[in-house]
Amino acid sequence: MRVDIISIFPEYFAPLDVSLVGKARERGILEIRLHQLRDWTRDVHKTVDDTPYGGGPGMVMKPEIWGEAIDAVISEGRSALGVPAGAPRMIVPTPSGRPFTQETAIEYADEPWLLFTPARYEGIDSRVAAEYGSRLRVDEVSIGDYVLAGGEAAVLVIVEAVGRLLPGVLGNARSVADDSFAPGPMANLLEGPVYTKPPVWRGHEVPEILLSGHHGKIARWRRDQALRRTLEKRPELVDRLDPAGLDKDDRKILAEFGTACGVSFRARPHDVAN
Ligand code: JB8
Repeated sequence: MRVDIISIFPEYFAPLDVSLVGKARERGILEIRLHQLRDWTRDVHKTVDDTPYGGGPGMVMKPEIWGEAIDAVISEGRSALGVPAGAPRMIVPTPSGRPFTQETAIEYADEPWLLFTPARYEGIDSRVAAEYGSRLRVDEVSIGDYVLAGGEAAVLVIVEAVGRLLPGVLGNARSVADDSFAPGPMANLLEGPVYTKPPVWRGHEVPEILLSGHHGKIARWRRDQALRRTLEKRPELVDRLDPAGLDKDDRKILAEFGTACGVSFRARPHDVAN
């Protein structure tokens, strides 16, 4: 996979040399190219921003600079990849984008070429997404309901989530299959607790079942733990479970918590107040 990142802070991406993503790059599974947006400015001050039309606080990133940068990076990439008409999937982090989820990560892991355009200030002039939206697939994505000072940290998050899904990146392919949010029998459940040696640490014991060697019972226990943890921490995920994927033991746990077959009977603040 090729990844291009255009930013006014290319130094921000130093972590991409490290650990799992760094190894994927060394092994040639992932090629990441960083570009300084200011290289496409023409004025002495290397200006990338201007005041917003209509007034209001902050500054907006100028469309011409982004246009020049994106055109150049796409041309360069086409030559390097030997795809004269190829086009990257363009990903623009913004708090007003569609949620980036594990499903999105899986989708991106199938793409040969991604282009990230993280902004600073109040974001990029909206005509840039409009312009490239008619030429490439442009996704405006949000990594969560909080506001960062710029899109760079979001790009780090997305590249790591996608990078670990690339074939040959994770040593143990099973760890992807067992992920929280991974498709399969545990789909939409959080992962339960994990333990390693020693069997007792500062008086805390590893649950006996895990030492028993009963693989069937261990799988059942893990599913119970996953369900309980999900009910506790992310009850809204339980509402999205496929009732057809629930067995008798699952339904017993759900009933204990006041839910049945993915249909919630929990009181909401509105119900309590009225
Ligand atoms: C300026 O919170 B975020 C995010 C915040 C931003 C920009 C991009 C993304 C650009 N602030 O995902």
